[in-house]
Amino acid sequence: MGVLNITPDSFSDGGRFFDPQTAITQGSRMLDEGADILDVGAESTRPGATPVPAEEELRRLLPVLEPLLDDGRGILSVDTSSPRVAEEALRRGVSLINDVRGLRNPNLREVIGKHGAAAIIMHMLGEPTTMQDSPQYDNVVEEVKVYLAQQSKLAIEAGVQQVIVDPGIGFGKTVAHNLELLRNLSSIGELGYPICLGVSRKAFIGRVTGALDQMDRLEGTIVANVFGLLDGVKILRVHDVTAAVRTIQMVTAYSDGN
Ligand code: HH2
Repeated sequence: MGVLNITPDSFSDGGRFFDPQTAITQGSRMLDEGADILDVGAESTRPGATPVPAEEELRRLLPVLEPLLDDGRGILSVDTSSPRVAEEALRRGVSLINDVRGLRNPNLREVIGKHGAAAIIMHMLGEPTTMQDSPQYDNVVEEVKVYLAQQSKLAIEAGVQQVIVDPGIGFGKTVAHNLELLRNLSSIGELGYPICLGVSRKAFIGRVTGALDQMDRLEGTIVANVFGLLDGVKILRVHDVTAAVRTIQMVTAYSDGN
């Protein structure tokens, strides 16, 4: 899954694709590189980010979504927590909604259910504005797992066709919490849903490797993705698609023994 942020302030790619034409070109490049899914987001969820009104999300999204839908390659996913944005996207042919707020909003569950679409349910502690203010858990793996199980059940009751779960690396988690989750992905896999993992260029990699610049976190991203793949992760959410495709090829060859 290639990340396409049409935001002026994303932590990882800092507004590089804010211009619609640049975003469309980047989306099509990621499809050329082998992305099966494009995750298009118009609201930054970096720590401290303020929410964007639905009107503004749609103003950013629609000029990029429409040509990418016409392109016809790959699955288009929209990274949103807004029922209004999801409705407009699903009506136009988007088939997957990625909600970093784990479908807490019943109206969002209802919209996705009504369209018989799929959803990524991600775990986040609190909201982006405050999530990194000393996050605490008694048992991070168990708490994330219970949350994902509850939200998935609610989503299925609302008619969501396919649930994908995501532990939400970096969303209300310390470096130790992120590593603990990475070490226990197979436990989250016991829920029986495919897992999506988003480690690409994240702060914990910078903390471990000393790479302060996000662009210097590729090796750390690849290694974390290998851990995920070995534990059964099905979707890697990444900025560097070619590197992720090659990572998947290597791990698949290693696991299959050919
Ligand atoms: N991470 C980000 C955004 N959306 N969705 C899922 N399912 N999993 C993730 O780990 C995840 C996500 C944050 O990364 P990015 O999109 O690069 O930055 P920003 O939120 O600042 O746009």
